[in-house]
This record gives sequence, structure tokens and C-alpha cells, in this order.
Amino acid sequence: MTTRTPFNPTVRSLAVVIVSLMALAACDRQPVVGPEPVVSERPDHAGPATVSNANVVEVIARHDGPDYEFVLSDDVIPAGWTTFELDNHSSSTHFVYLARVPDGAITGASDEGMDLLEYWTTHITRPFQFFMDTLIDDKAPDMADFPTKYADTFFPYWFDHATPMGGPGFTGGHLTSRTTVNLEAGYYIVECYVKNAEGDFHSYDGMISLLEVRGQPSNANEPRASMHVHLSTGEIDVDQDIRPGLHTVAVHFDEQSAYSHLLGHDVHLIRLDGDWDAESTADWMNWMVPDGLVSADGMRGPGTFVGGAQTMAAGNTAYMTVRLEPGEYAWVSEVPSEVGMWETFTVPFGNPTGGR
Ligand SMILES: [Cu+2]
Repeated sequence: MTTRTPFNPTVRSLAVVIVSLMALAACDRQPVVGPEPVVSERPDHAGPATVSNANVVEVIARHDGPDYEFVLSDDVIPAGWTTFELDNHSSSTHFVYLARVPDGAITGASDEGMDLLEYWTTHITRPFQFFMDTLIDDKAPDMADFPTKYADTFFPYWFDHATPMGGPGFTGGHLTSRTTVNLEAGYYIVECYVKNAEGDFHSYDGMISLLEVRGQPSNANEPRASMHVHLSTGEIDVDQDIRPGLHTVAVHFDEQSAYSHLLGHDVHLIRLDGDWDAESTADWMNWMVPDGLVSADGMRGPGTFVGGAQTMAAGNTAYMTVRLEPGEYAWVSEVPSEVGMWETFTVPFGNPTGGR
């Protein structure tokens, strides 16, 4: 498993991009328009009934007004194959993104005498919010969030070495999703960077935690897949002959690339409830779009997301467990809409898989 993010831009190029975008934003701001209001809160359960022989970390997503948080069932777990169950206890959309903390951050936190999570939010989360705020019309960035210590590079050098390690994808209000990844020992940031109605990242408002993975790998087996999704640069290759029922979907990161929004590709599953505009959904999924990624109370975002696999370096595989009812679905990657990275498929009526 790689410990370096091959597609992360260098800190210098990231800083150049951000400084350039900040200059652009000053003269070309766009109004913030919220997505459609909540349509329904479906009682059905997107996740599976059981998972056996696996480490399971439950992550409850909840918020009360301006306060957002994750509640983790464990904050210290063994290494190896680990299933993250995102239980969304709110009406808005969330995900769980895992990033392995690089050694430079651990040393830096020690040098500055700071708790590791506080150190990360100070040098990563808050500067990202500062940058985001410059893109949002009529929102004044909080100068306290400006990365004074790294004014030239915007982010510390070690951010280039943070490794994206997947996690459950976008999951609609009051739904549950499960995604399994293989984790080596280390510290992991667990966060959701969907935004609230004011354009604050949920992580900025508290939906960010620290997970320690410690010791020898557990005996949890690598899941066995019933479906496969292959991700390469600008492309999603999916199975089209699919039975209804419970599936374990292997998401293979065959290639990885940095796109114009500075992130790599991932994949998310949407249950289509009627007419679907793929391009506007992809725009919503782009964090750099001022009104993109907004989902808060009464603002669920486009469509019904039922999970997925957050971004990982090339060569990794994540496993998503999902119950597919007959209907229309789309796999969509969280990349700029001009890339056009989405694929639709139909789950026919017929004999279900044997899972319960
Ligand atoms: Cu969130």
C-alpha cells in the first residue's frame, strides 16, 4: 500500500492555483443558490442487513443547527480490512472521507504542542474554508483562518503526503451505507466536507474526527465481490447485467489523476427517482463550485445518494455493500462536470441475489 498520494498536486502548485483562484474570485463571484429542498425521507434502508467477520466502525452523522459532528463507535481499531458504516441521523447528505495523516504532521503537531486533530484543522481545514469563502459572494473570509504560518505555500509541506484512503460515499438523509477498506497502522482524519447553507464545510463546523489504527492486522477477510466498478482517468467501467438484491461492489482504482478541482476521482451511487440531470449533479459534487456540495437541514442536494467509495490512490480496492432494488441508478464521480464521469444502469425485476 502506498503511503504517498501520487495525484496530489505539490504544495507549491496547490498554492499557485489557490492564489490564482482567489484573484479570479475577487472579480467573478457567483451567487450562492441552494439545491432543491428535501423531497422525502425514505424509510427504507440502503445498507446491508449483516456483515460478518469484519471490523466495523459505526460513524453516526448528526447535526443540530450550526453544530455538525461524527460520533465514532471506536477511535482506536486494529489494522486490516475495516468496514465503515455511515449512519446518517440527519436529513442532509454526508460522507466519510478517510485521509492517512503523514509523519510530518505528527512531528509538526508535537513541535507546536498541539493535539493532532487541532493541528490538522488549524493548518488544513481552516485554510480550505478561508479559500472557499473567497469564492462565495457576500461572504467575508475569517482572517483568523488564514494560514499565516504558511502564507507562501498556503498549506504545510506535509499535506502533499497525506494519503486518501476511501470511506463511505455520499449517503442521503436517514440512510445507512457501508464501505470496506484495508487500513495500515497510523492516524486517520475522518471527515465530511459537504457544506452547510452558508458554505461552511461540515468539517469546519465540527464533522471531523481522528481515528487511530494500531497493531497487527485483524483476521477480517477481504470481502468477496458480486459486482465490479473500474475507475480510470475520466472513465467509469461498470457491470450492466445486475440482479436485484444485496451486493458487495468492488471499486477498483485502476488509475488515479488530479483534476481541476485538485482532487482525484472516486465513485458514488445515486438511486434515480425520475428525470436526472447528470451535469448539474456533477456540478453540485464539485467543492470548488460556490454552491456545490451544499446540503443542510431542508437542503438534501440532488438525488438520493446511497453510498460509494471515496477517493484512493491507484492500485487500491474498496468494497461497498448495498441493497439494489429494481430501478434506475447512476454511478457518478466527484470530479468537475466537464470530465463527464458518470454511468447509468438498470436493476431489473427478477430473482434477487441470495443476500439478506
Ligand atoms: Cu456532512
